[in-house]
Amino acid sequence: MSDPRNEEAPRCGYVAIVGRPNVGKSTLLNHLLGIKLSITSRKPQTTRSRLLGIKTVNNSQIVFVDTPGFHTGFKKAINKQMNNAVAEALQDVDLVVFMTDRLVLTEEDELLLKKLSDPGVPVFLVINKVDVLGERDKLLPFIAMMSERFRFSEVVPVSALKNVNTDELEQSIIKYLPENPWLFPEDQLTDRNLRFLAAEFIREKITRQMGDELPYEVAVEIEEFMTEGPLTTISALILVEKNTQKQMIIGEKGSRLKLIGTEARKDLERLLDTRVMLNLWVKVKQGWSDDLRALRSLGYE
Ligand SMILES: Nc1nc2c(ncn2[C@@H]2O[C@H](COP(=O)(O)OP(=O)(O)OP(=O)(O)O)[C@@H](O)[C@H]2O)c(=O)[nH]1
Ligand SMILES: [Mg+2]
Repeated sequence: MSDPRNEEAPRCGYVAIVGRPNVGKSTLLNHLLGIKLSITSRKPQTTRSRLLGIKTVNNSQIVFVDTPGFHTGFKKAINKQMNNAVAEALQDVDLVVFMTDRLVLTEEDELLLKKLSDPGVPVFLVINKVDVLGERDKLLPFIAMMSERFRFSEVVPVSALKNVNTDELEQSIIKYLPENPWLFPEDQLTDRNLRFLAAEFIREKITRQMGDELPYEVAVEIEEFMTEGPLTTISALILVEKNTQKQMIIGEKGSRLKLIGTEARKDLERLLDTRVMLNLWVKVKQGWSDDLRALRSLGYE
């Protein structure tokens, strides 16, 4: 019979969510946490740096690590930084969630799987976006093929967006967590500060507003962040690489920037639980995405 004292023992561990860009890693994190922390968009390379999302339930604390999509074929400092963030997230974790979407396996997936080849920790295969899976009869053969390539501890098909099978995934994760005291206070949700989250929320709205005309050469720098009673004043600088991009973001008579501001403000008010006054400026800063120092100062360590 199991020792009832063991059942009481707290569990805690780091769980890295990794995968190629756009498979739905950040969406899964947000839905498991029940709060939007990590920004998402239909474009690849949305997440740029590591972010912790902490979920404490009953006697377990899961410390999720959202990571940038692992990608190849880009050579700027920011791309290296993003892939480094993935490699770092894989060190010292207790479990890895390797995410794919639908029934696709790419070269990037294969490369990432190679990096996981001797992890010493359980690796779950999470197949996301089953809500848009056309060929349901191909799911089992896909799982069989993937299981031949890698010894996954669990294979879990989910829809992060529609919350299909995500509770089951969480339960399985908890089963694999080591018995450890919690690392964070019960009410802590992330390791990132509000300034960082604010900058990210603004960047999300730009990414979503811009269609495909803008490459991923946008960064947001918070210049002022001040809460006084029920009002938070935030001033932010939107950095782009070229003047044409600046014009695009501003839009005709400032219309696009206004839309970006309105959307971001709504999200920020929800996050901060205050009213928000948001001031946005767009500035050309050539070469920031290939400049390590600039990246550091923008929080992309
Ligand atoms: N249909 C469907 N779409 C999903 C699902 N999960 C995520 N998405 C969509 O897929 C897109 C990418 O989601 P993200 O969560 O930003 O993906 P990511 O893996 O974090 O992407 P990067 O940060 O760029 O690596 C978004 O448009 C999501 O709404 C899902 O279960 N079903
Ligand atoms: Mg992401």
